[in-house]
Amino acid sequence: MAGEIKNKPKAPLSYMLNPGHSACAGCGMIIAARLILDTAGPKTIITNATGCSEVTTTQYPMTSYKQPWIHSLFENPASVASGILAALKIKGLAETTNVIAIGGDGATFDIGLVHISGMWERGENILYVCYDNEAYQNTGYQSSSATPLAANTTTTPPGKESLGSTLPKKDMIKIALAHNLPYVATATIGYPLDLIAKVKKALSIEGPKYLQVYCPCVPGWGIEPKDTLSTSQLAVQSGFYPLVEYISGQLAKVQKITKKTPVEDLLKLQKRFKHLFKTPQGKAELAKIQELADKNIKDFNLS
Ligand SMILES: Cc1ncc(C[n+]2csc(CCOP(=O)(O)OP(=O)(O)O)c2C)c(N)n1
Ligand SMILES: [Mg+2]
Repeated sequence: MAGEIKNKPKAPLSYMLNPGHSACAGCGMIIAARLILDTAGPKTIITNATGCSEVTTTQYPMTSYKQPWIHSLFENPASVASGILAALKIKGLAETTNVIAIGGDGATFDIGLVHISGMWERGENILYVCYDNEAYQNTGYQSSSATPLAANTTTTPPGKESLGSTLPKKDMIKIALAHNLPYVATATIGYPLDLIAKVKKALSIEGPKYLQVYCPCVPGWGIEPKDTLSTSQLAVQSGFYPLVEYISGQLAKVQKITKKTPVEDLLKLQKRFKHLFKTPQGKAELAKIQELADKNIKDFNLS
């Protein structure tokens, strides 16, 4: 057949997340989901907030999930996970079942934060995973408190008065650490083995855990589907999104920078930052973003 690629290598199918979902080509979130759910394995119950991770995988009457999975509301996967854990304890299954609560950055950094805080405060043995694609992408790219400085979103459009988002990203890792969690980490799909290792580690630790996964969003960030992985690698190599792991509040591991990259190389792949490359004011904003990355490099000793 014309155009057929001979000997095309086949990626192994996910064994916990069925194909046929409606995530965009190159979606970072769905790659993260696959890696995390496959690592957690069949003895896992998932609660999921509203957002891309839910709407793309569970269009009634179908589901992509092979593990027990429940969606309730945008703000409460943590509370639902607490209820599931309580039921598992009564049934004597809590020791042998992973409970994972999942939300996007909007669900996590903003609307669900109070419920997550309560779950963490209660010390429950639940892993909370945030798919961080840095905006409310499912509803049309509105900014969240995970949106980085100067990004163009539909609620932070650049124009005469501003250069995109005027606020820096909320430091959710420090908020998690303030709850004295035994395990807190960031990861990204650009470093899949690191992500898998962090899921394994988190699930091996008793108590509440937080894993924040940087997931590029093809339409929301204005990237090419082929650039999803390289975008997430450049975020790490530029110091823009440090990969860190805290055990019992102590910084246990960082992903070192092996090929130091200016943040401009990361931002120029993304249309949400393209206005910064056009004016002297934009260039000044780029310098501020570089400063934030340099601070990460210094604070976490990344290079
Ligand atoms: C209480 C409530 N407010 C607003 C919405 C509409 N809503 C559904 S998903 C969503 C955005 C989700 O953003 P995020 O959590 O970052 O996930 P993403 O879609 O970006 O993966 C919004 C605003 C809702 N479902 N419920
Ligand atoms: Mg989001």
